Amino acid sequence: MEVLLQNEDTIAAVATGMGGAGIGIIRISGDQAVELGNNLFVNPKGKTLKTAKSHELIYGKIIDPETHKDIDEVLISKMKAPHSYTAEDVVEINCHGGIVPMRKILKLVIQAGARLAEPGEFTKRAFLNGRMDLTQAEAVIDIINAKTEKSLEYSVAQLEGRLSQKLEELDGTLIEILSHMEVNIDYPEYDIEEISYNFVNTQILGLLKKINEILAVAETGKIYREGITTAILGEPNVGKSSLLNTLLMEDKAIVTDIPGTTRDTIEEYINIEGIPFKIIDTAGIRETENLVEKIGVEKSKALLNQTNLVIFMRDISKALSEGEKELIELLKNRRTIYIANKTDAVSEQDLEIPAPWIPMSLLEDEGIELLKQKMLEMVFEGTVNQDADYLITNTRHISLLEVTKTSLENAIKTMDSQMPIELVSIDVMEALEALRGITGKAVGMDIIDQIFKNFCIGK
Ligand SMILES: Nc1nc2c(ncn2[C@@H]2O[C@H](COP(=O)(O)OP(=O)(O)OP(=O)(O)O)[C@@H](O)[C@H]2O)c(=O)[nH]1
Ligand SMILES: [Mg+2]
Repeated sequence: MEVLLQNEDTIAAVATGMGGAGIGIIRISGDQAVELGNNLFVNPKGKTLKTAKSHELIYGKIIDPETHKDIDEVLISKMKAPHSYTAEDVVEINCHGGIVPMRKILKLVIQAGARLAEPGEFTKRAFLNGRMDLTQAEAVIDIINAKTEKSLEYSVAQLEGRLSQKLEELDGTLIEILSHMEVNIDYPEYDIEEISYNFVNTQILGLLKKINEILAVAETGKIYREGITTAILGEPNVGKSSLLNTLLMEDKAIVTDIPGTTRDTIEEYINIEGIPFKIIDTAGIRETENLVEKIGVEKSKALLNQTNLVIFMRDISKALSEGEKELIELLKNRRTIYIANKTDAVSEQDLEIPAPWIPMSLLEDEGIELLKQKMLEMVFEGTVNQDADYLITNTRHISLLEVTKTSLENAIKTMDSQMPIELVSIDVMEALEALRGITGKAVGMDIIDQIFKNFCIGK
């Protein structure tokens, strides 16, 4: 990894949100961090950042070194390498969270010689400096974006290295297999061929079993990370937006008695017992001549291909229309929950709602609990494993682990067809490369750049 350590410049960015909060933090990282911070900081008792202890918070002011004007009252700290987030010297300036003081201080830091950090660059440095592997670095962004507490729990486990540990075990076994095969290739005169074949075979089968176990919880991992995409579909005016609002417990979508109110899709996350659902309210589906509405309807139909779950809603006070019958036919092979809304608008004796329809009255707050239960049931149908202590959640990790698996399966095939052990070792080598792509042990810079570019600035 030594070749990658080329962070000669010092970087800086606002690490907190730019929204005008009580406190804002400007983070500086690199060899020059302490020097830069020191030149901008004055303490009433003459303390300096240079002489301060590592991880100590000191009070003072940031001044403009040219005009000597006070910029802001701050608390400043330095974290000496390697005991910092990036494993480099880090300075953090806690100033007032307004956009003006934060921008002004950042500008002074840049003028003093730092470079504005790219998105994710602090975490990238932590990775390049060996403080964390790629799965841990990626967990940082997942923690920031966590949708429910349970999602957060799994991301924190990943940051702590629980997935890395699992992968490290696999890595170790692969190395063992490879070195075993090396011996065989280097010293073919020893008659260890037979034993080696058995050893390698057993080891690879063992690895495949472990990989399958990890992949078995991949679906669950993706659910916690990305949420279940759930679209509410139905004809205009049946109560779709009302349902979204009820699930969100706020008035997000406009609700009126005019059919065709929702023209564009609205997406919001809700949390049902720790599982994130991305609920999409759609434009009611019907034949229409109105162009804007038509686009909305087309969008609703196209959306079907991107959803994990559909909530189909009808108005029970009206007869099922031809359009609705068509839609129901279209949804036949999808995970669908059927809702018969507006039961309050039908008299008791006319009310006959056969399964699988769930009776609902949003007006009288009925049927919501049953719906939530049904939503969870649909998710848990064999896929979600709530007991796993680590999860593979990231699509990049999953696909690389699948490559690892395929390469190992190829190795078994190569062995079965009595090919020389050199060829088996090529397959195993491929497996190792794919696996290391997950942790970043030996990946190209382009993949690394790809991963960190999705971060926010200041992280
Ligand atoms: N009686 C009764 N009215 C309801 C119920 N749920 C919603 N409504 C009313 O039905 C009308 C339409 O509700 P919306 O939520 O806007 O319906 P929508 O399906 O989003 O409609 P579009 O956006 O036009 O497709 C509003 O006047 C709601 O107040 C219910 O359970 N009972
Ligand atoms: Mg609507």
